[in-house]
Amino acid sequence: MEPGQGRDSAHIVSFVLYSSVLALVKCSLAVQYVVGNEAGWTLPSFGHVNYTTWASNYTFHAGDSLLFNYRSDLHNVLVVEAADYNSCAPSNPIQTYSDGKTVIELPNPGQHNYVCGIPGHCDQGQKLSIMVNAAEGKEPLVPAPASIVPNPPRTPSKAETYKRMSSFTSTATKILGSVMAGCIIFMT
Ligand SMILES: [Cu+2]
Repeated sequence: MEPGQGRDSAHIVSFVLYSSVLALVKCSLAVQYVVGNEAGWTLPSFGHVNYTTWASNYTFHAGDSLLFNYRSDLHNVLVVEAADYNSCAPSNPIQTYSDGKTVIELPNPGQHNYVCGIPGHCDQGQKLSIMVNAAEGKEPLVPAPASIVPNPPRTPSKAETYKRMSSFTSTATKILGSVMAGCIIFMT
């Protein structure tokens, strides 16, 4: 066999697997949650929505985002500390939004709190507190490529090497294809 041919096939497999992992990580990070789903951001009694229950249905990760849909003449979104969330008397909001379609990125893990600043609305339950977990993909999703590429116990013939390379490349390409398809389905 040509010297280095085995290494070339290993490089191809590593590259395709690495691309798959990147695609998977990127895909899993791009989640935007619509607060309250169809009900949007409104008075719980009006929208028949409970934001604590809503939040409990999801696992949020750093890199996700929230979309607040609301009538800007009736509501707003205040990003607040826990104390203001609990008291429903936001004295020092971190951020105020009133555009009616507010996207809030969640780059950092931790507890994130939101209330409506219109008097009485927070008291009526228009408040949301979510726990944001560390970004997905921090843990390796597949073993390191080096451990996937088997170490041939003997020197394979040129034909065997080619066959092995095609087989690995084809399998790795299928993995990448599945991940891409999954992402497309996920994002549409
Ligand atoms: Cu409101």
